[in-house]
Amino acid sequence: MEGCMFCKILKREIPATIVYEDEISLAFRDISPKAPTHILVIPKKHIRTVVEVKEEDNSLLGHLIYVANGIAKKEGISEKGFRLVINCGLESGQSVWHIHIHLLGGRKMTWPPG
Ligand code: DGP
Repeated sequence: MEGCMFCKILKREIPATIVYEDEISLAFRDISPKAPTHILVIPKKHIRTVVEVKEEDNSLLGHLIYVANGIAKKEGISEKGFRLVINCGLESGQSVWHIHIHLLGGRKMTWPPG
C-alpha cells in the first residue's frame, strides 16, 4: 500500500532488523522498543486495522500468533512469559495503519496497560 511504512519495510525500501519471514508474514524489531524484546509481527497483506479483518483472514491472524510464539521461544522469553498486543484505532494508540502484533518480553509487565 502506497505510503505505508510497514509495506515499505516489506519491500525493503526502508531498513529494519528482520528476525523472521515466510510467505505470508514478516517480523522485525520495533524502532522504539518498550521492552528488552519488542518485535512487530505483520502480515504481508495490507490490512489497516483489526476493524477491517474479514473472515477470510482468520487463518492469517492465527498464523501471526503462531509466528510470534516461535519468535518468543527463539528470544528465550517463552518460559517467563510475554505479551502480545494489537492496538486498534486512535484511542488505543495505533500509529501505523498496517495491522501488527507487538511481541513484548524480557521484563515484568504491569496490568492494566496505560
Ligand atoms: P502502534 O502504535 O501499535 O501502531 O505501533 C507502531 C509501532 O511501530 C511503534 O511501536 C513504533 C514502530 N515503528 C514505527 N515506524 C517504524 C519503522 O519505520 N521501523 C520499525 N522497525 N518500527 C517502526
